[in-house]
Amino acid sequence: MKKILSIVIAAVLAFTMTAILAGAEEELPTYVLNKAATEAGNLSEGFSFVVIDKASGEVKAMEYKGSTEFNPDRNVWCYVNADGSIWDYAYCFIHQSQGGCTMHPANNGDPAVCFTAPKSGTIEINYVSFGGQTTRLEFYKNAYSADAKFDEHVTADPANGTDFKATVDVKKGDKIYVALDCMDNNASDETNAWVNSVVYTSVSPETSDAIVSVAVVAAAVAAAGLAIALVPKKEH
Ligand SMILES: [Ca+2]
Repeated sequence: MKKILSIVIAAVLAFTMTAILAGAEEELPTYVLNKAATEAGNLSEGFSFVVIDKASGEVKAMEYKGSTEFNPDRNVWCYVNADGSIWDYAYCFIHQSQGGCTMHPANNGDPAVCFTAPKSGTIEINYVSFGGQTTRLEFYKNAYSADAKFDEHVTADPANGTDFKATVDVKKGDKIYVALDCMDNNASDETNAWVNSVVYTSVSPETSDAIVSVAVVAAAVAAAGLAIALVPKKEH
């Protein structure tokens, strides 16, 4: 009887540990910003395009506009008013195509690629930036403020190459903005700059999952203790 109980207890503990370890080895997700899809007016999972009002910090969604008088025969995203008019943020757009990816800032607004974190953990933002333009890529978490800026990149040194990474810890639901600032003004500021992908280098267990795991272990330990207490002791 005691031997059977020991086997049952060992099996319960083994099952519990296996379940916990399986949760810890969750696959690290990757989110790719697809050029062809974006050029056709569609956004890839996790990404959106926005303009950040530099005076107020307000974040406004961009829409797919396609060709404009400023961008003939191109497929651009920009801020669009309800009446269809554009350029409240003059010449602020994002253009991604198989032939070349660019961003153009306004004097009063920054175009930004926004990534909304679906999980907590650490992410690596893989981006391209080159050109010798008078612009600066700025990386923000959740807000357009000096405190929220965690990285920046001045795109005036093509000799430094074109592929870069920025790393930041995120909580589920955090919004990361990769924004292009015009610096002094936005004259001739169309800049070759793009986010290729966001890759998780680690994923944190969800708080609720962690609590469940602890509860399962506690229950298993309690059951084991109860089972041992119930085993009749032999008289000597
Ligand atoms: Ca400039």
